[in-house]
Amino acid sequence: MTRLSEATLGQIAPAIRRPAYDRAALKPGIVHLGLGAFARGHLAEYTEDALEKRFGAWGIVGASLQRPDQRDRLQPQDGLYTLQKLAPTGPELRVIGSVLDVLVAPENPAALVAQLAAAETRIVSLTVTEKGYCHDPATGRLRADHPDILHDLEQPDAPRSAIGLIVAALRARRLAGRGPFTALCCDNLPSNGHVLRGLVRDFAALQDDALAAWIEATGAFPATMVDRIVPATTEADIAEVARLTGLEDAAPVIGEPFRQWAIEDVFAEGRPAWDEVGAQMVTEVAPFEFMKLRMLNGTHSSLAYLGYLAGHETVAQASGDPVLARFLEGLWAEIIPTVPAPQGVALQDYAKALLVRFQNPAIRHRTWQIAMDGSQKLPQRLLGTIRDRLKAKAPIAHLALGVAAWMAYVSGIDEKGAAIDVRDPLAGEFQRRSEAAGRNAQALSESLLDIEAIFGPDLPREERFTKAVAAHLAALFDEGAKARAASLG
Ligand code: CS2
Repeated sequence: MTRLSEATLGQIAPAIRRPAYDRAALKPGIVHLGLGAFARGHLAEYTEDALEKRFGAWGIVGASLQRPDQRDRLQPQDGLYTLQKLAPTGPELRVIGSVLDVLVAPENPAALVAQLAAAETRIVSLTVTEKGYCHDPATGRLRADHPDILHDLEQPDAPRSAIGLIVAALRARRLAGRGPFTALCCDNLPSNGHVLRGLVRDFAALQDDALAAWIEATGAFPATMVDRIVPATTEADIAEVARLTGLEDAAPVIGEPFRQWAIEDVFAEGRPAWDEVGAQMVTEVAPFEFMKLRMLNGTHSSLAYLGYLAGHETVAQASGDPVLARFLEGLWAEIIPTVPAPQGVALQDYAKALLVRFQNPAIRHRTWQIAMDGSQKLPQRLLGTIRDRLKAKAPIAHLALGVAAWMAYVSGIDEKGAAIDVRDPLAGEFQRRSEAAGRNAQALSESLLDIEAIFGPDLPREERFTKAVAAHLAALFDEGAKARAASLG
């Protein structure tokens, strides 16, 4: 079968939408760090729409910070790939042209720093996942003892972390008499712009106070809230896209039709016309971010742990299970009172729409995928909500079950006694603690709650919380996830 590329694009099935601008004239303006499926299904599609609406030098150069796979798949296709949006009623496909090239940081960090420092680069956007920020998830501060940070301090011209790369490029720009680029964090972190600014400044301060001061004075770090459900692409997806388009595409992206992007409109050197294609430019991102992290990601993670334990492979299956759907309703009822509604949004309606999105049968989002990196996700997804509920003396039964399900999951053994492939930067820590505690729920919950990078110094001292978690965990071990969720009524 013919491979998708500039030269073969004309052979694609006629119904497939393709770039409606002069791609040969497209110049880069954005470097995106962490060009995974999410960025190609979100930022790159918004940028595609913006280019169609108002053409400008806003092509994307992607950068992979770890592996070359993405480059190896995209370069033979001249950066082109198919985005397949799956509604329950059927798929909609389009070829995205906004990605021009992909660099692989470990192969040539200096080339990436040079691209970041180039005058044409006006925005550096990031989706490097929570753990890519080398920070302490409980406090949001840089971990100066993180191996990648230590490496980048020793080799500031060959950095491997996102923070190290940004600082190296900002240093080069300052030396060249250029202004900074806008650093646009598109990860699911609370106050993500603010956190990124702090990490970049703190890392710069470890090397050069004047550079840190310059970044503080001139840097632009808009906060954003990003949303679209984009599961990892599978071999079956690749085969289906080829069948529908008539061209082989090694790197299609599969996502839901829904998308949302709230952006604080503070850019150093302009931006694509994202506002004209559906992005919401706002002065305060916090209410959107709170709503999304707590109501979407908080329930997503809880459902992933409980659903996985209950034997569900995907979010659609788990949320389609009446017991777990009822659990979600109860969880939203605990979360909603802690969330200030963004203007014009009714939180009950938002929750209803989320349930429909989770239940979208066309999307195969594995519970295992969402369960990954819980140590980096729990603080902003569940623990802040729990703190607020404790302060308000309000019930936390459902929230605590989410945390207990995470504990049962990271104990590494499922309900049938089989091993769980736990992926987390703290996986080794979890394994040590689980082996020491065995199936003793009290001992295991105490031991895990003691991890300060996740729970802070305060939560292990909140008896109402610790007791609820320990009781849930004991019941998860004895009765299983479904029975425990059902017992909440
Ligand atoms: C998910 C998110 O993998 C996860 O942890 O909760 O990727 C989620 O699908 C997105 O944030 C939706 O916008």
